[in-house]
Amino acid sequence: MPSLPEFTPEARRLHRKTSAAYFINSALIVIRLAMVVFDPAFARCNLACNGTPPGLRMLRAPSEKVAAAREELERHMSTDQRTLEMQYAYSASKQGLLKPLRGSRYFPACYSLMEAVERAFAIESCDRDRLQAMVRCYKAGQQLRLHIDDTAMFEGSVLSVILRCDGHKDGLVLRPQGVPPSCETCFAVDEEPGVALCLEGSSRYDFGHEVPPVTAPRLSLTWRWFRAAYMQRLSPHMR
Ligand SMILES: O=C(O)CCC(=O)C(=O)O
Repeated sequence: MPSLPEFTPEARRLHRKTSAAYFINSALIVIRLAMVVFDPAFARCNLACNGTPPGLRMLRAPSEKVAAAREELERHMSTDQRTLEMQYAYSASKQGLLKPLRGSRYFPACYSLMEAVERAFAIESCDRDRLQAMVRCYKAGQQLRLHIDDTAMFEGSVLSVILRCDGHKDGLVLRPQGVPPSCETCFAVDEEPGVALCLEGSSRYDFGHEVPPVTAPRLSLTWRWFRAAYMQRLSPHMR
């Protein structure tokens, strides 16, 4: 086997230089990563660290109505069920179909809570026939990705009530879409059961909202209204 060529002093110097550069670069990458992970500004984004996004209103819903709605949903939902929709199916309408679902007769407590919240926020156009409600049940580790509720499909306000939020600092985060999360742009809702939200204006149309992976069970009820013209274009869903 031919012997390996001896390193010349020049080659040894070059080798030492490139090894040092490699080491420094690796150290810099580790330091940068640590800065991102441990940066207090980044960590604070999990808290309500800045002002409320324009157009977002919050209030506390009556606790007895919240408890009744939660109890009603827990009775209707199976252990592994992640979503429950009321009135119309969202996914069917995405496919151009109007699929009616169970509504106020089956979920009187939820509807009573929704009406109370609509009154409290003084929502004017809340046509019951165009309402689409979505219940989301989260277990530890589950999340909802950043999105803006479809503006071609829904008009006006988007309302929601937190029915259960067991994890400390878990909950809804609002931030502008397409911008990396930062303390200046993130708003995390300080959640408790009964916190009701109304998204309008910029908070509805410019900010996305998401639920980062939760640490404990969480239950939310969100509702909004189809645009009349959008609904008219949907074909009846045939079973
Ligand atoms: O769980 C939540 O609070 C958010 C629900 C939501 O954004 C949606 O259903 O579109």
